[in-house]
Amino acid sequence: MTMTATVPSPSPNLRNIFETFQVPTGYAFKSADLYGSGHINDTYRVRVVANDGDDSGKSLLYILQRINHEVFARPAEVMENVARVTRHIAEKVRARGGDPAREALSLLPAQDGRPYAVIHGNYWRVYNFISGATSYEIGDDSGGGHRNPVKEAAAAFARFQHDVADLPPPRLHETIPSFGDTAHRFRQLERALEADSRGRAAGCREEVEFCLRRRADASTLTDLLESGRIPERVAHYDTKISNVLVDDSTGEGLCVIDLDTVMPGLAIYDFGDAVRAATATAAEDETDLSKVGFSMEKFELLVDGYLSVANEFLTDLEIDHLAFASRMVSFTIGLRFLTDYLNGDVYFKTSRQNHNLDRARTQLKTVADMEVRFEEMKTVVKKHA
Ligand code: ADP
Ligand code: GN1
Ligand code: MG
Repeated sequence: MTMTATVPSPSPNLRNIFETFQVPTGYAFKSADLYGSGHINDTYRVRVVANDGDDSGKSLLYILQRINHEVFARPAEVMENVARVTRHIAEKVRARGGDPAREALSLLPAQDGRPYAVIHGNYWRVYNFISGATSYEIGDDSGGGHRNPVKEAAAAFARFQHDVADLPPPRLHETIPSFGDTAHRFRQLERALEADSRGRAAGCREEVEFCLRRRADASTLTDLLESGRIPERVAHYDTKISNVLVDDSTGEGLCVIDLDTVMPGLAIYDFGDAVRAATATAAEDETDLSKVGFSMEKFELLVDGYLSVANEFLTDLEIDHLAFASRMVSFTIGLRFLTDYLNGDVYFKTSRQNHNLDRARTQLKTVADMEVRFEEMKTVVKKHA
């Protein structure tokens, strides 16, 4: 399979694309700019303005996204999941007296009524733009006023899990099969090593060896799920801190976004991914490894925020594995970055040479840090459970 990790070329006609959606009456397309820092989809912020002729400047914002169909082989199934989940969450927000326009994503229907449009083989969708909120980057969570964004983001992810727990059947689609399965990610690394299609293996022996030494742990989490000892739940599977919007005025975790990987699986994977991203002391692609590591202080904030909501629904065995899941998710994402580096950067968007190798190194350094502090991590979890 060939994959592209870049914006489609030639650049798409964003006005035409946007106008295949049900733009509110009285408004017209004004502009679209590339937006955000996601590694997968192409995201644009679209502005529409009132065409009432009085130049009042009334405008509305939207998020227009091209779904990466190399990553998501069945985009229609992704959209079926997203439509169900967003509707369900909006109902929950309404029921607790919240504001669904800011606390939930909603899809603007296409002219034909579907929640997405297919244009020249690309799948596009439009969301409400959530203003007055910040998507914090990994390693840069300064801000958030009087509240701590790490704690608030963790609570928002737990609330998300709680909100989708009673999603009516049928079971959601697995939008990327075996997505969070570390053993599967291990096999992908081994295939990439064997093929060594770009001749890069010799340049990352140390990283590869680091991974291979940890093979024994790879199936622990999926074994717990498959044997039924840990229940299958609806999980988000991409709970990095930039995937929650934090309210600029209240500092509260407002809305969980990036729902493409919401699927049945392990709740504790989400906790682990949140830890990976929110306890980092530097950016995900930091090249100075002396800056990279795991902050126990942020870990405690995250545990506190997450368990303040999730204590209510997690089983004892899930809680017992929270610290382990944190290590394993960082490891799994490290494996994925390293594999993509070996394959020639075909999955994650990159903007410089060795970008995926740099990312792999930060993850593996984090894993090493977490291993050293593992017992302390377990003690912190126990304290808040
Ligand atoms: P990707 O899968 O590529 O990460 P995301 O859905 O996470 O795509 O979107 C990329 C970025 O766009 C987010 O990190 C966030 O900054 C911004 N974003 C996405 N959806 C919204 C929204 N509805 N309102 C405001 N900002 C958004
Ligand atoms: C991707 O889409 P984005 O940038 O939020 C990836 C996640 C990784 C993450 C690493 C569908 O997330 O799995 O954990 O990068 N998303 C997909 O930053 O593969
Ligand atoms: Mg994202």
